[in-house]
Amino acid sequence: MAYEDLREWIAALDRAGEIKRIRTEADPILEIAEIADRVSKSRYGKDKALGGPALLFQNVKGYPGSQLLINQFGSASRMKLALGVDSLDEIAERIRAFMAVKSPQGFLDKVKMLPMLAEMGKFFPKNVATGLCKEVIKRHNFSLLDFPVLQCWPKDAAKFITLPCVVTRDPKTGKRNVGMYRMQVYDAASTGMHWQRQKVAAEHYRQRLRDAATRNELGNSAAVDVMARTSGGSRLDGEMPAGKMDVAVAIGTDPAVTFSAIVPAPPDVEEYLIAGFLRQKPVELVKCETVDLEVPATSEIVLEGYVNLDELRTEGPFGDHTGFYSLDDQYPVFHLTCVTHRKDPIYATTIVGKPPMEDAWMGKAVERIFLPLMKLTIPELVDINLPIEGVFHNLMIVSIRKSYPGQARKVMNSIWSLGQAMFTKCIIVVDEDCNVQDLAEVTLKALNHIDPERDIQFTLGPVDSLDHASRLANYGSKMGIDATRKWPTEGFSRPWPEEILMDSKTKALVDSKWKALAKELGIE
Ligand SMILES: Cc1cc2nc3c(=O)[nH]c(=O)nc-3n(C[C@H](O)[C@H](O)[C@H](O)COP(=O)(O)O)c2cc1C
Ligand SMILES: [Mn+2]
Repeated sequence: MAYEDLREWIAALDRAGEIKRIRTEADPILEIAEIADRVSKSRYGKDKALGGPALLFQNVKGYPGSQLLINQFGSASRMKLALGVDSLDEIAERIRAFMAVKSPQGFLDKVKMLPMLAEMGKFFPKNVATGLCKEVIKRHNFSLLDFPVLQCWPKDAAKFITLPCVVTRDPKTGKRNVGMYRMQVYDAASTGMHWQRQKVAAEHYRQRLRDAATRNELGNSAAVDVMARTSGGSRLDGEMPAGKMDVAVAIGTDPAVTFSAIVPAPPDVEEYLIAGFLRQKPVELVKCETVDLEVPATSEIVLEGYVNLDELRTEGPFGDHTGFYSLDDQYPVFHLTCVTHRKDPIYATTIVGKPPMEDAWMGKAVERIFLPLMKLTIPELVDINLPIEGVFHNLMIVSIRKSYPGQARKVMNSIWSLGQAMFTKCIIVVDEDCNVQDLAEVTLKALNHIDPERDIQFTLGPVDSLDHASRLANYGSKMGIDATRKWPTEGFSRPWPEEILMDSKTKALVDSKWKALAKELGIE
């Protein structure tokens, strides 16, 4: 079940009773954020689930006639609806099925594979001549200030575009990347471009810098130098090669595309393909007017432009999903060359702040969908939990089937070398008989099972740009806790006690009497 665009998605939210329209006037400066914050932390619907409804603001102060969508992914059930499944495990299962393909043994096996190959054909994006995002094309006299962009928190540096799908092209492979990187509005035609240095678009940018440095014969040292200088914690105080890089930004896409922009996919996998896999229908793309990039044809708003290779500007502070402001830093500047949009475009946005908020449910979906992929490199992995309050990079709890000494530490190192999981500040590894989704059980077992000095593993390396406690921006220490049972072969010579569990005969006996007894005692 694929949604063609944001409007079909809103219609589906309507049918499910998952969206509310707000017709009283609300201010895009702080007020909408405060409303969205309270709604994300409220319970809603017949099952009183956390997250509130999605909100469509139809009377945004200062923007008559405009509409603003927020909290579209903001609950477990909406996240599933966005991806068209009853359970996120369905997606994990589809990934597993693709990975389980064996080499065909004979003709019959090959025939059996045909439906799967046909299904795969559906995932690839399709170029179309034109689309709804071209209903209005403004090559001149466009202004970002026409859209109801939010200021989310009192100490934010400015208004920020918070749910943009930022498209760039890998100069080497020609492949496109779509990443969600917030954009601070500087003026009508320029914004910050907050791709953190370890993200894919930042690497595209560095590749352009290397190419330009070589072309301009600035020599090797200049080429190497730019690596250290770009995006994050650095100033432009040396010779920087001139040049620019095309960027396009789609706002208000169908939910599979929006979600694909936050997925920590391997750099060479195009998010347009991931979105096609998720929605089981190709994403239709149109060419941009002024840059060499493609965007989803039905996007509500498209911003086209470029970043200069020799320009960085202060970005931030910004109230972030850690619950604290991320500090200001140097990032590239996005200059607009053209704006296209649908008639009466719906501006899609989100706010981040103290969890739980909308991004918590997006993160949880990533956790479920990536488990089978993590198991490819970490086959002993049983389950993982990234508790929402751990803001995804601070805490990962994993259970493993332990088969050899030191395996918990091997698993930590695997996680720290796995894409964006490298940022994980604390990893807790437990045995498979501990349910990582049950934080009470994890607390009980993990803390019982450790001798802290012996069982904590420290390492140094890249940390999330949002980490405000690390010794340096983007660089610091991480910790793993081996909370598995310790084995004699790991040097543990004392006996390990058994977990207390009642025998089944006694349990059955009390089960048979329990209903009456509970009633008598007045307990549930
Ligand atoms: C609401 C939201 C805002 C985000 N903002 C940023 C951001 O400003 N900068 C950034 O580097 N990552 C941000 N992220 C995380 C990236 O989208 C995520 O790491 C993604 O995998 C990046 O794509 P890439 O792997 O193609 O670079 C944000 C995620 C969400 C859900
Ligand atoms: Mn990517």
